This record gives sequence, structure tokens and C-alpha cells, in this order.
Amino acid sequence: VYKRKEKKMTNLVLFGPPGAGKGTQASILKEKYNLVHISTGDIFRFNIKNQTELGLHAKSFMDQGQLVPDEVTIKMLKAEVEKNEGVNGFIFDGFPRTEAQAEALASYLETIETEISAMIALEVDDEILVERLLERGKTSGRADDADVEVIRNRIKVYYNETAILKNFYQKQGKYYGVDGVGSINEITERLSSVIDNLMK
Ligand code: B4P
Repeated sequence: VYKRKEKKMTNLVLFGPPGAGKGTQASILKEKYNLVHISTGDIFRFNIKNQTELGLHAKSFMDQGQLVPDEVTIKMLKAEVEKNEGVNGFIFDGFPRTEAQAEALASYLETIETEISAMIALEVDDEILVERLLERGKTSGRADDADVEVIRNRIKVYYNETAILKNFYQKQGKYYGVDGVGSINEITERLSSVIDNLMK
């Protein structure tokens, strides 16, 4: 059984299309607020690098810009949360990405007597996303950043399967949209003003 901290946890979903800056901001915010950063994309890439069974399975989807199947992703996410008992809270980056993932996350957090505090979405226009990802593709070695068709497919998958999660959290009064265009510092400031209010 997961041992939760006595104090109320702060659990954030950092949301937005591919290339919106979720990973970039989560790395900064985890230090600033002492939260544990869980990036499903990073965990998949770690497994691909180490050629685990999970990695080989995930790679076939990721290289095409498709989502990895929910059952695999949900199981992996729970295991990751369980590794981190007694923490102040989590920043979920790249998860949930489907309604099934959002529902599974809510039920799971309920079993450990906590919940999502807020979904904070980075809003960035598609053309800027494509530019950022192609730029990263020059050095990242990521197959899913190298090809403009794969990038467009990732954005399409986002609108078809992931964007709907805005409603899921909005209905619960937990949705906050933030302008994701500007310098990395400016965006950290925008996100921080939402988080500071939540933590008051
Ligand atoms: P992710 O790893 O989540 O990748 P992402 O969408 O590219 O990320 P992000 O928004 O974090 O971008 P970043 O900050 O790096 O997913 C990759 C794949 O994994 C998915 O396509 C899917 O196949 C699979 N996957 C992951 N989670 C899954 C799930 N839950 N279910 C199923 N499948 C899943 O920023 C991008 C670039 O922009 C960087 O180069 C950065 O330097 C730059 N940048 C950031 N902020 C900037 C700014 N303010 N100005 C200019 N550039 C900026």
C-alpha cells in the first residue's frame, strides 16, 4: 500500500500539444516546488535506450507519432507513483493523454487518498510547435522529431484523442490555460502564478 504524506499533496497535470514545453517547464517546476516529475515520454525513451521489452513495444508506436496503448501506459504510471512514497506531490508530464488514462489516474489516486489539484495547459499554435520540434530534431536523435509528417501526426493525435481532456478537468473546475509562447522564464512565471495560488 502506498504511504501518502500526512500533509495535502499537490498533484499537477502539465498539459499541451507535443512541443508545447511540458518537459522543459516540468524540469524547472519540480525543483522550485519540490515535486516529483513523472514524464511518460521520458520513461518510454529510457526503456527504448535500454532495449527492455516495454521499450521495444513502445518504440513501434512512438516512431510513428502514435500513442502507446493505454493499458501499457497506465500500468507503467502506477508503478512509477508507487516508487515515490511520502512525497509532496507529482507533476505529471505527458500523462494523461486519453480519457481512459485520465479516468484510470483519478481512480488510482483515490485509492491512495489524493487527487489531481489542477491541469495547467500550455497553449501554443501548431506552426510554432512544428518549428520547435524540427529544431529539437536536429540534435535530439528522436525519430519522432526528425520527420515533419510524424510531427504533424503527433499534433493530429493530440487534437483527436488528447485535447478532449480539457473538458474532463474543466468540469471539475481544475483547468487553467496559460500562454505557452514567450521565453522559458516568462512561461515559468505564468505557471508559477497559477501554482502559487493553488498552494495558498
Ligand atoms: P513526450 O515525451 O511527452 O513529448 P513531447 O510531446 O514532444 O513534449 P513536450 O511538450 O514535453 O516538449 P518539450 O518541453 O520537450 O511524448 C513523446 C511520445 O511518447 C508520444 O508521441 C507518444 O508516442 C509517447 N507517449 C508519451 N506519453 C504517453 C501517454 N501518456 N500515452 C501514450 N503514449 C505516450 O519542448 C519541445 C521543444 O521546444 C524543445 O526542443 C524545447 O527546447 C523547445 N521549447 C520549450 N519551451 C520553449 C519556449 N518557451 N520557446 C522556444 N522553444 C521552447
